Amino acid sequence: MDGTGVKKPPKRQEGRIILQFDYDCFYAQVFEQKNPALKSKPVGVKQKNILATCNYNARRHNVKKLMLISEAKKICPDLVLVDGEDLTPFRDMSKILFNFLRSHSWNGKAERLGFDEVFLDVTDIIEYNMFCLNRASMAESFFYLSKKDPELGFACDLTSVAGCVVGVTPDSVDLENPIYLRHLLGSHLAQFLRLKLEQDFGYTSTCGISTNKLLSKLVGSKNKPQNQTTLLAFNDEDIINFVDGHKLRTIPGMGSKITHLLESHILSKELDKDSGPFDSLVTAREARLHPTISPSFLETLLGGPGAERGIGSRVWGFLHGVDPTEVKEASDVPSQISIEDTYKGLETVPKITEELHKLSCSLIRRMRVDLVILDDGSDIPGSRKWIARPRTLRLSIRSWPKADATQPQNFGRVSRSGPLPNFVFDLKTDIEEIAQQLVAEALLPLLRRLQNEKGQTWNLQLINICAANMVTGATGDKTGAGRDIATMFKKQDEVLAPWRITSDDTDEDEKIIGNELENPLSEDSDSDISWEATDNSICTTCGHSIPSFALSAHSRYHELGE
Ligand code: DGT
Ligand code: MG
Repeated sequence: MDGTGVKKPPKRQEGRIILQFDYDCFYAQVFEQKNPALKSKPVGVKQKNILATCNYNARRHNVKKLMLISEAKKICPDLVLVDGEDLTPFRDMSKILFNFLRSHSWNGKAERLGFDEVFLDVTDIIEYNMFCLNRASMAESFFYLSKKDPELGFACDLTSVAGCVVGVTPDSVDLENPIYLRHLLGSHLAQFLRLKLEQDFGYTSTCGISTNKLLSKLVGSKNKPQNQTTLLAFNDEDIINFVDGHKLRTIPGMGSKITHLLESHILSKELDKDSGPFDSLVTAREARLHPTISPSFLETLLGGPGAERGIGSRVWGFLHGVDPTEVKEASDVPSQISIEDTYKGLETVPKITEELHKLSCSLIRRMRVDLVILDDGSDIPGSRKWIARPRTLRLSIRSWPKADATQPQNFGRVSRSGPLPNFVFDLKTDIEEIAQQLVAEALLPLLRRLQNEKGQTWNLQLINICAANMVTGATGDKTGAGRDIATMFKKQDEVLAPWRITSDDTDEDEKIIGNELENPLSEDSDSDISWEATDNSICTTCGHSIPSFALSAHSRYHELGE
């Protein structure tokens, strides 16, 4: 509150344009791509006894995300259930789609949230296109996707906003109003990218277009699936009018804890903590106008141990649709790559060696996918290089003692590390061969160091091998590597355009053996989540660089006599 007792609305930045993409029923679409026959059926993706998600055919039968399988089967007996326990295909597809979207960013501000949401800050692209705009022929406009190459872009009709619009409907289109133009251009860029996701990769998505992350996510959810929504708002009042009607819990950034505290205060009673995650009783308007609510009061109410500093003014901002959070720049390399599997008890060294070999093959394969790119600077066509090299190899195990064990008992994970040998980075040698050497020369010695006493019998429940301590290399610095990746995906995008990806094209070799994290959402904190890259292969017929997942489609293209 200021000296006059008037609560000031927070300051709003309005110069940005942020796109928020959310793939429709993502896990279900991954299965539909693998088996297109599923597209016409109601499909549910099963994880334990719930549906992680279901496709829109199933949703038409009132099946809902996170429903119990038993309940879903009751209301839709024809529901086709697919097993979604292994997250590898979702993670891999998520990376591919993210890389595609990221390749269109100029400022590198591309952020992945979980597996199926991507924020892109496209402010700079929009500014450039505003500068190039020919207001005399809006119907025959050209949207520039590159400053350097004037042919890279797409034709579009800018006489209206693409897709759905919420907020204000201007009486007449004011081509001198930069706010209108920014949103107009943002909507056409979003439409173009969504179409490309669909045509080139087979994935439909939903997109929100606005000036910050909160608003673009909130408005993006207005028209689902396969649609997009632009929040047209010219001033603070327009934004507040949009946010006001929303229940607190539906506002991005307002977690269940914040909502609970705020609602309990406003309703002056302790609410049931067990109410569902989206049960919410109070609207943003009610909270915003409540006499006691102010930034400093919110700081007291929501602050305390564990809470972030400035939470009060942040939430005060949320209630007004204000969110200064930047879209994060994607990191170029993961901090580590690890592969693990669980077992019902591995006892003998030959059996352990066999499993270590399988895990090593997967680790090297994943390292080659995530850390190797085409070397454009090389004179040898198709040569590839490492953009980062992990320096450390870590072996972790969980070994349960036998019932009759006399040895010291340790139920937790234990690990030993050593240097990752250089031969692992040899791209000319076969993966199997490298894996064999890695097991013999590095992993078995680490395993021996985990042995409490000579002759100890194992009862391994888990083995994890991890390549850590990543050192960005090859191009000298992180930025260099980032540029390489961006170039690679731009090229890939051009090459890929004529092919639509089906399941057959996914690189089967990419599967990680074994278990994944139980909660996919915790993947957000996985260092590997914002990592991007894929491996390319050179087509032996035409010499084009083709991502592995598209290689078989590409070969079919040649077989058809093209
Ligand atoms: P949508 O966006 O409404 O068309 O549907 P989805 O399926 O894309 O749902 P979304 O965007 O909320 O989440 C993306 C994927 O993440 C979804 O396909 C399954 C997974 N997922 C999301 N929330 C949960 C959850 O609470 N538990 C589990 N097990 N998986 C989840
Ligand atoms: Mg989604």
